[in-house]
Amino acid sequence: MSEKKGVGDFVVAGGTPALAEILPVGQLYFPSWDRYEAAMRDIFDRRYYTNHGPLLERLEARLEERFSVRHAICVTNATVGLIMVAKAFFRDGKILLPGFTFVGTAQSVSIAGLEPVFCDVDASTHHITPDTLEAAFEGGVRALLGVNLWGGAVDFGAIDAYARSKNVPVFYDSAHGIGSQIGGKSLGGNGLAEVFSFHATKVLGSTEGGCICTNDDDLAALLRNMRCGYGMGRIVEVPVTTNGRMSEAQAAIALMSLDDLDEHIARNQRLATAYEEELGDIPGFSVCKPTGVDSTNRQYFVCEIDDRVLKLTRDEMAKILKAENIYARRYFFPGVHRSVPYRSEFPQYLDRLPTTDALCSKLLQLPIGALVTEEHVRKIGNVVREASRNAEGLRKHLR
Ligand code: T4K
Repeated sequence: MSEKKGVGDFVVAGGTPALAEILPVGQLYFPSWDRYEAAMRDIFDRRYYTNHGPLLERLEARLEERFSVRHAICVTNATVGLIMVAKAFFRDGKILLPGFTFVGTAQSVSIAGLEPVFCDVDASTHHITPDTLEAAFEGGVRALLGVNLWGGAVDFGAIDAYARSKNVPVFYDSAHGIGSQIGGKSLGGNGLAEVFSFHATKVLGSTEGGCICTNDDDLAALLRNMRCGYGMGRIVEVPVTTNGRMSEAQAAIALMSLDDLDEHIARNQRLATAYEEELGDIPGFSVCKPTGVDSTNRQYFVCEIDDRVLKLTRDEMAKILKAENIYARRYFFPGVHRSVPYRSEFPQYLDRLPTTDALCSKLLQLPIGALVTEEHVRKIGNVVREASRNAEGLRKHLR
């Protein structure tokens, strides 16, 4: 494994990789094999795989307590959770959401039979603001769908006030937000509902999984009845049912992950500090810290590249890193408004979201989480620093 000192040390120019093995983006916290085995034995002994089992019940109770919400409704993934919330409330109409998000946010709106209306985001926080919402608000908008990114959050007070001024409700895609706090209070109780992801790449993981948090008893009853074909809890009339169940195996892994959540967050924060020290002074390469929260789960490490200063584009830097076995990702690329089917169904947004387009071409996520060590961070820092010093020489090898 090579320390980079000049162009010839880089893999793209014939050198050896900085890392011997691929290092992916994603939290990927796995419980120890012993704990996993004990949890699976427990499920086998009980002979109960899924459908509101005892582990799911325990998980929901613990999430409610930990995040101080009346209801935590676990689902098979966050996308299904978002579809359920949208479908629970709205039969038709439009939902206003940012174009700068994971494609699943918009797909959930479409699958629920609603029309997405895309707005831009703020360039420094990457979140919606009353101004970006107002620029896109149009007749037929029935609700706002805010997205809390990178372990940060929107300005909830400002978004609530804007929603009230338009007389529409707001709900949140908080897929990245579990464990982040504002004023000592965890995310989970904002708007009509907040939907979290427990995908393996998240700081609280259950392989696939997610959770809808709400303080609204009626919405919770609806969602519990919509989650599978024959409902659960207080029986209420529902618009539709689905299969959004979380299995006992998923719940078992989520429970272990919840036990370890503080430790995982602390590790992410240590790694982020180490990255900041390594990368803090590279012209054209800046670190985007999560905004809008006092305490962040730090589950993404996001950097912004100014190619006029760095003399390498974001994509060129990603290519250099990948050759070194550092699998940085371009979340989100392309912007949702430029992805299938929206770019052809709603071409009006192609020139309306300049900040989203700029972020989609500048942001890069570096690996952070269980598989990353401080030694990795030092090596990644070396690659980025030396790539920036040798930008011109390296570009010749990228063509
Ligand atoms: N809203 C927002 C704002 C979101 O970001 C997301 C999802 C959602 C809603 C929807 O949540 P879910 O329905 O997924 O619960 C990932 C995740 O699949 C997705 O959860 C996440 N956001 C999105 C931003 O990224 P990919 O396709 O980039 O991840 P994937 O599976 O390729 O994994 C990343 C890297 O980790 C790869 O190099 C492979 C590696 N990996 C992954 C897994 C799962 C492993 O080495 N081992 C593993 O077990 O989408």
